[in-house]
Amino acid sequence: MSVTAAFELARTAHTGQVDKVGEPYVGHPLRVALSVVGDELRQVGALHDVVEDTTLTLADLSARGFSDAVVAGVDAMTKRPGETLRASMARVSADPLARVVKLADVADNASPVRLARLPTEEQRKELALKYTATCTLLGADVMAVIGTVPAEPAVALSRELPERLLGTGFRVVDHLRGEWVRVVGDDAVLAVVGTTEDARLFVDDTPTPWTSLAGAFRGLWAAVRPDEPLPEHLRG
Ligand SMILES: [Mn+2]
Repeated sequence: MSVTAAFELARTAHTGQVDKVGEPYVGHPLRVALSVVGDELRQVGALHDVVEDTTLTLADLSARGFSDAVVAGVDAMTKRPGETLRASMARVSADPLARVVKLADVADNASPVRLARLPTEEQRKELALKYTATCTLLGADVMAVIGTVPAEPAVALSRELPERLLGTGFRVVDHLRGEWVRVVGDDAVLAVVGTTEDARLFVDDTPTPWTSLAGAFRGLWAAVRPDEPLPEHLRG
């Protein structure tokens, strides 16, 4: 089956759907497809959202002649109802086509141009957190994936974090525009916190709203050291 056939099927399947900024949805899978190289990768790229977001099924793709590898790639990219981001990315990681397409998917969704067009800062922040978590779970560097995010000075939070994390087993891996900080612990629990005014903790993809940075640290500690009291330097 050809790349053109995948493009045509994606066009038909996504007809009438619009993306978060109101443009025809199909632009997204086609951009993703064009950003990867190789026939099977391009087919998975074009079709990566059809099973999740349209009435097409994996059986339909097989019946139309797409290869087992392409159908498996689309299957891996298809989120199951109620599934955590961690579980979904474990499946994506295990499929060679899906992992490459997923990173291209994140790069397209998280491009600064697209994020800037979202209506609210809250939406931008939630999505940036999600994409950062996705990259971490895929073992990829979000900064390298997004690529075009300009380096800006870290805000107070990311300067103060490394010191506050001493002794917790967590370390700051990087930050995105100084607003979202990626923190990774030895036991692979993932945490991301926001600004000092609006700190959030993500363990896997479960967001936990906190009213303060101190609250986020309490939550972080409780998640990974449930039996130990909160150290002095994480209080207040
Ligand atoms: Mn997508």
